[in-house]
Amino acid sequence: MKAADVLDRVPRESDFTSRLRSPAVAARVGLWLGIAFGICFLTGLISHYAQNGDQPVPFPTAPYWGYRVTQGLHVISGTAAIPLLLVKLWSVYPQLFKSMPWGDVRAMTISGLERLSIAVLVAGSTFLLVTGLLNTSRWYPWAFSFRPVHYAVAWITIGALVVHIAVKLPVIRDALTSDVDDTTHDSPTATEPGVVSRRGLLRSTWLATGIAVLATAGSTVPLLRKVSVLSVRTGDGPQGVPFNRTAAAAQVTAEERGPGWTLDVVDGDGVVSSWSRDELAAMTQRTETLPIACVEGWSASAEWTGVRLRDLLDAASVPRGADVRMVSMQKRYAFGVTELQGNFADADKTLIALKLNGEELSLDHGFPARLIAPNRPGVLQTKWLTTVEVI
Ligand SMILES: Nc1nc2c(c(=O)[nH]1)N[C@H]1C(S)=C(S)[C@@H](COP(=O)(O)O)O[C@H]1N2
Ligand SMILES: [Mo]
Repeated sequence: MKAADVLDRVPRESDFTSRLRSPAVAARVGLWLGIAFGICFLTGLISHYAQNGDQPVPFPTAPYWGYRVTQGLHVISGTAAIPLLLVKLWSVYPQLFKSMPWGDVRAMTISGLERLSIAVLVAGSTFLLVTGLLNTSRWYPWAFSFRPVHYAVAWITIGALVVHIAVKLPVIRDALTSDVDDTTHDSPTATEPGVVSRRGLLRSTWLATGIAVLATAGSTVPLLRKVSVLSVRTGDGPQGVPFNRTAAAAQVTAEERGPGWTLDVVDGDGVVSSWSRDELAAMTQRTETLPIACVEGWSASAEWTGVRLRDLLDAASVPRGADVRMVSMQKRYAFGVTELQGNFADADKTLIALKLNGEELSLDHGFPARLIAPNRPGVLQTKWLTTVEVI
């Protein structure tokens, strides 16, 4: 085949004739996609901040369910964006084949910049939704660290989205205020009726989006558990709570968590006080209803019983407001350590939990003792505690 034949096979914008591909459709789907991206971006910023070691303004400890809601919204809006993005791309992709306004330098520059911003937007959105979706299914087929990369790409993508909306604003405004079947902004060749009407296409899009949300949101919305057939996590598990890493995977040995186990409070100079499990159980026990809200999208509420962290710190004469580091017996992988700023260490609801839903904490949920604190990402609710370090 000669080069010219190959070029002949590349479609031209004029080869696309369906009236379904119209700015009237793209603007309507785009509006909802923009809303989904906006929610996803803001809730993503919150989640990122909550996990930052360095917080100039401490993340709040109330409402205790706050992170559960924002992270739930993050995953739900991201899931909703997937069908919306697919329809949006389908409705606009013929523009890929639009020819450049060769010769006119100004028009070429504008067109080039617009194409560049769209390339960034499409690549960024696809990257975010694919990595996010794989993250909710706990599959990490990449070498980079998820959180910083997902975060950086989110900023780039939102930047490109703002440019895109600004450039298209006149068309968007016009399309949204006219009837869906209006053809003012259509490409001149898009004149053939589609297989469905524009209204039909939009209705199917909303339906697909609704199904995608209902089929997955049950991992974080208890009422939807039974409906959410595609949820990777059901939001249920041993003692009423799912778990991610097991004690075996974390290599917490029977020896370490046996009768000789103690929880030590340590400051710069060494061990300040040391508590066996019986001693902890003999202290005033508190019960709090708090969720585990995993960054990967599932969450579950449970009743936790144990010693208020502040009570333990008082007993060890640690001043209020001190930051502490909670260290686990875990040997491998991340998340074996977490830092609590003073407001978290002092919060009434922050517990060293010994019991879960009225039963002895199971091994996989963090026996002998784990941290549970209000308004906190699951990944910072450290299991298999061994030391509380005063920073
Ligand atoms: N030591 C330790 N604690 C940990 C983890 C871990 O890997 N190691 N995983 C965290 C994550 S990601 C979550 S979501 C919660 C889950 O708690 P659960 O397993 O009791 O449901 O534990 C957290 N605590
Ligand atoms: Mo998690």
